Amino acid sequence: MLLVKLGGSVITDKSRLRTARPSVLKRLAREVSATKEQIILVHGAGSFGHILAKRYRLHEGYRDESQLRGVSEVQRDVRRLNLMVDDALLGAGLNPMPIPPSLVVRFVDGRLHDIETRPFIQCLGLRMTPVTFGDVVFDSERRFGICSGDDLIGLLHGYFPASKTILVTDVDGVFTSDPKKKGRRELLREVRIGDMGRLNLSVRAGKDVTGGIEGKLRKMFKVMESGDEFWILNGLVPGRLSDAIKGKRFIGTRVVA
Ligand code: ATP
Ligand code: IP8
Repeated sequence: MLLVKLGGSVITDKSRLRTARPSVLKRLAREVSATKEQIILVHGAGSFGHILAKRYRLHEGYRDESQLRGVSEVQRDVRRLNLMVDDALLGAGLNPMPIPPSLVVRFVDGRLHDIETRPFIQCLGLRMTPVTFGDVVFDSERRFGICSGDDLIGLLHGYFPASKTILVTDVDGVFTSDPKKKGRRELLREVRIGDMGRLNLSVRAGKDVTGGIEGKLRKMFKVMESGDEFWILNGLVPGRLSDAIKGKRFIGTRVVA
């Protein structure tokens, strides 16, 4: 079993509202299909989620009625992106089955509490590919909130122990500072929780409502146990994801418990 998250940074252009990267998506779908192992696929929202979620402050929960338009638009947009992902997976010969988080998660006070696993189990039983994604969800305290693909990866990892969990982004892995900014930095082959203090993990211009790379790493450290294989790699470079899936050598960062 593999857990793979196609990050919003790689399947969309996060700086341009509702802008997907169809050719990257198509190639990544082919790379994902290059294994007989079962995969639970998660994808991020990128510019189909973060920009409007931020504008309407959806990650803060209900404040006033004007946000409801944002709830509707964001849930529609992430479904549009999900359809594109499904099309790409179908094109690559897989049988994807979307599982919208808004229907299966329990969110309490801004945190992912639990998930209904039955649809995942049934899907895997049919050897189909469950596909879930970052979404707007109901929250029992705040009325609604934003569930990220990273939250889902963390929780699903507990229910479906994977031989490898791979987070695909638009950079080679974790660096000492943001590779998209000027200045010296170094790619880390391994990152441990003790490294967090010395890394510069910026969230680009406050555009990410789910914590960016720092949030991602903290969520992983919380759920990992020693020996687990968690990787962050660059999906813009052809072959890296398929090499990671096949157990070949590739460039990336291993997140170590
Ligand atoms: P989404 O949440 O939309 O699914 P994602 O999971 O693909 O997105 P991000 O949360 O955007 O990924 O995190 C990846 C981004 O983090 C990269 O585009 C990179 O510019 C930024 N970043 C900031 N600091 C660092 C760092 N020290 N090392 C690596 N990436 C960094
Ligand atoms: O892109 C965020 O999920 P992520 C979901 O995995 C929304 O962080 C709707 C912004």
